Amino acid sequence: MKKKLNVGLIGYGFMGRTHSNAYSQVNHFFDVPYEPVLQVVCGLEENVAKDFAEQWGYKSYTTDWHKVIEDDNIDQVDICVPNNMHAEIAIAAAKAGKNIICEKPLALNAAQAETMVDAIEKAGVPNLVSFNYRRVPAVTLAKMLIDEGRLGKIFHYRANFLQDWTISANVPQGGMATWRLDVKAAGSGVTGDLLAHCIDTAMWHNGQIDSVCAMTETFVKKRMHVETGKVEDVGIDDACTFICRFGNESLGNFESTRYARGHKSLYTFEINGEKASIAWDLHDLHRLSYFDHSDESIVRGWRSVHVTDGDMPYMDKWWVPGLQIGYEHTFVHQIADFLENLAEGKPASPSFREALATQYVCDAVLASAKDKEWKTVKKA
Ligand code: SOE
Repeated sequence: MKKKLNVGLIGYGFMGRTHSNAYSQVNHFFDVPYEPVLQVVCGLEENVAKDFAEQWGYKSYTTDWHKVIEDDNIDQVDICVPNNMHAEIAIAAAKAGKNIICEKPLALNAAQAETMVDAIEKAGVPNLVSFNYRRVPAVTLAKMLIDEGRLGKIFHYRANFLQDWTISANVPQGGMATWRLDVKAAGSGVTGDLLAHCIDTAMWHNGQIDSVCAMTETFVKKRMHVETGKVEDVGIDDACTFICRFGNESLGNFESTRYARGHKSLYTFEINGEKASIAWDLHDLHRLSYFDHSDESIVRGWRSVHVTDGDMPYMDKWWVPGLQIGYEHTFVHQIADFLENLAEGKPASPSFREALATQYVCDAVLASAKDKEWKTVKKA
């Protein structure tokens, strides 16, 4: 008999849907000891919250997030609202003793993230930040291969996250659909939104980033603000490139932009070690490219590993070998791992503290671009 876990979701946008889908799917595929019960969804507009509740099977809806926190019946608060609301909600949820899952990036900046980590650790509540790409089976497989020592000493870590949806100057800033362009709501542009994913995965694979040197650009400097109706300065970074040094002496090279015409959401990484290299591409997410220098030279070359066999991460839970899964499954894996850890009393990863480490890198990147100098990254 599974234990019921009552979930309150705050935020009914794109991320609210990915998390709701994960709660709905997890018990069908993973034998976890909890059964998430979709109790309440909260969002600003009552009719949207009502429709969302009906569509996803939430028992009730509200427009006031305080009600979710104050409800003794709720075990777990899931935060899927814009970044500027994460801190207040997470801190209140921690004080109320709830489990917390929070969308990335953790906060607007590291100072704010520190207050969240303080509150969460003081309350001792289970917590997780939703850096979902770690849980693409091929990305998890990369971590396994690195940890097994198959790459040997790592020399290079390269990652890109390329999009093209803000090239038009007519795209507004602020509001429900375009809050990611409003610095007050998002904290930063591609650095917090996209590079944070690359940084989280990179530090998971390759350890701490010690120092960074960055440049950023805002190509469209003024945009109409949906809330004020006025044309206002744009405060976010549209593009960001940085180089860095990892604690293990390897060199990092990262780029993200929303101005790479033709690329909708192309996250790629390549890792070069002494013995082998690995490459991965979100548009072909079920494959891992692998080059092993110990192969006999006459057949040596890049292999494209189709990550679908049952002995590959997570894949024994899905279909049969050869049949692949996709983006939404990363959120199912995230919830499954969270519930498994919860049952065993183990911390989930990435925790708020690990997300603070990512936030320190993001802050150092933005400061480096502003001051045009190398910055040392604070340790979480
Ligand atoms: C932005 O367009 C975005 O939706 C990010 O916010 C997500 O984190 C990323 O996974 C896809 O792109």
